Amino acid sequence: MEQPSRIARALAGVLSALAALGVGHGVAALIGRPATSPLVAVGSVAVDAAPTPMKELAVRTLGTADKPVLIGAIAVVLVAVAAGIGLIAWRRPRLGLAAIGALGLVGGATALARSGLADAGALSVVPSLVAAGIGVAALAVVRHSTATRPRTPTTMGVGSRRRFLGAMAGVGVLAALGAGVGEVVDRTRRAARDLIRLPRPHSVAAAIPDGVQVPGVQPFTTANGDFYRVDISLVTPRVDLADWTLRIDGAVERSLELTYDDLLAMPLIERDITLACVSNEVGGPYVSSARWLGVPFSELIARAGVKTGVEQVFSYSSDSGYTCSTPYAAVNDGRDAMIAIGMNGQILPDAHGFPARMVVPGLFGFVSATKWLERIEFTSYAERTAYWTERDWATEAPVLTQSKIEVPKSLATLDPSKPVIAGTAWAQHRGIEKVEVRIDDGEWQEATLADSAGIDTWRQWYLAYDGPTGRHTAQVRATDGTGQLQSQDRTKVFPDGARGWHQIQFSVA
Ligand SMILES: Nc1nc2c(c(=O)[nH]1)N[C@H]1C(S)=C(S)[C@@H](COP(=O)(O)O)O[C@H]1N2
Ligand SMILES: [Mo]
Repeated sequence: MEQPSRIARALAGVLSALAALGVGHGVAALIGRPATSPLVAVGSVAVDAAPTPMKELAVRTLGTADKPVLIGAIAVVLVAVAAGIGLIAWRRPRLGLAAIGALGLVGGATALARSGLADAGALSVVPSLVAAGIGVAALAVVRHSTATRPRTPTTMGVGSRRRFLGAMAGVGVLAALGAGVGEVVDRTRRAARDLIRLPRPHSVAAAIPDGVQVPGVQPFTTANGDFYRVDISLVTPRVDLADWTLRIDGAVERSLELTYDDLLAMPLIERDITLACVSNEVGGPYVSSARWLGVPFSELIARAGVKTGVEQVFSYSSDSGYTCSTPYAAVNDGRDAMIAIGMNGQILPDAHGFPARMVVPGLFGFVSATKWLERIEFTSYAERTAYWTERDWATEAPVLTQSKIEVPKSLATLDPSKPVIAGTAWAQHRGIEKVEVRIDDGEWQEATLADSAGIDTWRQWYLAYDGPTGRHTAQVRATDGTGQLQSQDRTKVFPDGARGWHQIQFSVA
């Protein structure tokens, strides 16, 4: 058999792998389980296996780009392996084909392991198995296209080369087709969703006073597209409503299984609530505020008949085996804890947990805000341990009182036409009572607080400043509604949030 050049062989291996991944991706979309796409399945295992400090670093330094970076890294490794398989495929065909098949099996096994006890567990291996089959077939076809008697030991004949190129092109088209089908199916699904009409709330949110907004500070209500995003999933889960339900069980009189329509039909509340991430550094961006629409926990608690002795609400997500532990008291003490289905007047976006997520005022997101919610179990701490608890983060994590300076930006020059220091402060469910600013080594001065929209949202503030020309520092600290001053001693974000006062440098021209 003629052997194409090294580059051609490597390319044949890579194209075969792309065809496998592309078709696997398409099949995953077609069966409504994008997360079982082979590339994603393998990537998810890599994320799970990565040590916590590394993951923390990825979240902190790469923000929401951590996933594309990880997927890219996995893709690079796969391309290298596939090229290697292509190189050996002509001389050691069985080994080459077995290797591609084995890759598919690894994908299938990881997808199965991840979907675990889910009803459709068996279905999750299908994309990887199909991918393995496609990969083996593609490589075999390309290899076979060169299967003629050699003219010379080193070069390929024209006819043979043509057949080889034809086979390669065919495999390439297959890769594009598979990925393309996946994309189209995905878009159709999303388009169908945008037709869903949100019901009117049973209890509307209080009007937000005009005076909540300080000019130059970020919008009081964060637009959905600007809302910070933190989660462990490699690709945004896209939940198919057709096979989605929310299970409520554990220590209850009646287990419930609610469809999306069931949720829409329940009495909904609408509230403005600020959400914050425990991984937010002092002065960091992982805090945003939205108007949420959802089913109050009190309604679920009443319908299910939660028994006495329950300690925690243990929530499960369809994404990556994520679980979350919320103190039962926090959803049963009268605050506006809810299962949200709407965000700022829109259906919950995929990135923020479609079709349903939890929102509990006053707790960090990792102990309260489960996205892509599938199941809520009322239970004890002895019975269940959540994802981040297993990784040594705090079990109970109320938000800390925090504040940051947004105007002027760090290292910027104060705008001479608007000489103010301004920013935000938050201590959800306790409220903000006072904000103080200190310039250089001066006295702490009380900032003017913007209007309040309630204790569950952040609050903006400003302080006029027309100091002397030159460089200055500004520092901020808040006092919450219980009279507690924001702590000065710096701590890391692990295990229960960053403490310390935000400080910036700026100049006056
Ligand atoms: N399923 C799932 N839900 C999740 C997470 C996650 O990784 N997976 N991360 C939590 C964390 S740490 C935070 S801070 C909030 C962030 O919600 P957002 O991305 O809508 O801002 O979601 C929470 N809910
Ligand atoms: Mo978080």
